[in-house]
Amino acid sequence: MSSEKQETAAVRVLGRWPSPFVIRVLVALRLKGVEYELVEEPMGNRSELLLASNPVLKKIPVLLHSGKAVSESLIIVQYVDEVWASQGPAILPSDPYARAAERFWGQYVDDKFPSAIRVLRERWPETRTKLRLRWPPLCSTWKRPSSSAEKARITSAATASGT
Ligand SMILES: N[C@@H](CCC(=O)N[C@@H](CS)C(=O)NCC(=O)O)C(=O)O
Repeated sequence: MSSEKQETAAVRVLGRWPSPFVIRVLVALRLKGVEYELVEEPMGNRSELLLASNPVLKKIPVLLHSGKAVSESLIIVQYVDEVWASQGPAILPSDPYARAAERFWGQYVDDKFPSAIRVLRERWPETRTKLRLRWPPLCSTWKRPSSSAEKARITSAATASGT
C-alpha cells in the first residue's frame, strides 16, 4: 500500500503474524473485498495505538474503521459482515438458528484452540519448530514479504520444511 493510502486507510487492523485471531479478521475483510492496512504490532510489546484502541483486553486484533475501534475477532467478523452486507458473500447465514450454530463453533474453537496449542508445545517441543518452519510460507500468501531478506528467510524455511 502506498504511503499516500496509508495516511487515509479507512480500515486498519492492528495485528501480527501468525495469530489465528488476526487471520480470521483478514479472511473476513478479503471475503468482502474490503481494502485494509495491516498495522503490525511488535512482538512482546504493546503499541500506544493498541493500548488506546483496546484498553480493556489489550489484545490483537483490533479493527479501526474510520477511527472507531472494534475488538475481539469474532465480534469484528460480525461487524465486517454487517457493515459490508451488500458486498461479497454473507459470512454468517441469515437463518437465526444457523447463525447461532456458527457462533457456537466459533466460540468453541476459541475456547479449545489456545489450550490445544499449549499442550502441543509443552509435550512435543519439536512440533513448535516444525510449525514455525511451515507457517511463514503459508502466511506469505497473505502478507507479501517486504524485503529481499524476508523473501530469502521464507524460501529457506520452506526448503528446510520440505514444503
Ligand atoms: N479472544 C480474542 C483473543 C485474541 C488473542 O488472544 N490475541 C493474542 C495474540 S494471538 C494477544 O493479543 N495476546 C497478547 C496478550 O495476551 O497479552 C480474539 O478473538 O480476538
